[in-house]
Amino acid sequence: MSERCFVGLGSNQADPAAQIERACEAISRLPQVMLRARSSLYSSAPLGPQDQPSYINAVAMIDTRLQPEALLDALQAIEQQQGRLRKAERWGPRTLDLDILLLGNRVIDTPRLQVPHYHMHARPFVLYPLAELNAQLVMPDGTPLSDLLLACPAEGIEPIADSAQTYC
Ligand code: A4P
Ligand code: MG
Repeated sequence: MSERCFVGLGSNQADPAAQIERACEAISRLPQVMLRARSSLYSSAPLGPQDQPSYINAVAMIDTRLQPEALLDALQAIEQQQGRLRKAERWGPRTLDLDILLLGNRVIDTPRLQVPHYHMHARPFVLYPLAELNAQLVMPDGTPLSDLLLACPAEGIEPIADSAQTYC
């Protein structure tokens, strides 16, 4: 059975907006994954080390039959294809970061994977694009997305001139 999943996309290197577009195309080509929609793109100052460029973020809505770790493998392969280098510095610059934000109503806590994605509830560059895709979302613990938005003002994020896209 397929599950609804939301994937956070982030980039701050090598033409970030183009990186997000390429990643959406790659996600749409994954087996057992249907890309349904992509939010608008948002620009924001980096969270973490400040000596790096601003980020472009978006959220993609997919339906997938992949098991969680297989989905993570597939997303990490796309990060690698787009030149992602993992360095020791936490929250350093990256060509592409793909995070599984929500996967159905699952709560996952393994060494490799935590879902919902940790800290998503406090990040405007995640919550506002997510709300574009489904403002009625409810977290697995029963918290409505609308409550998270009330506690997380849209400060510091700037929608850029690119509208959301719906796929088949
Ligand atoms: N992992 C665990 N749970 C997940 C999940 N739900 N989705 C593990 C994806 N991966 C998950 O991730 C490290 C490990 O997390 C993976 O190997 C996987 O097994 P990573 O992508 O290698 O490293 P990371 O992204 O640097 O680490 P982290 O802690 O996930 O960082 P975040 O939370 O992704 O934050 N500022 C702005 N404005 N916009 C941003 O997008 N992003 C970050 C990175 C920092 N500052 C930012 C932004
Ligand atoms: Mg990450």
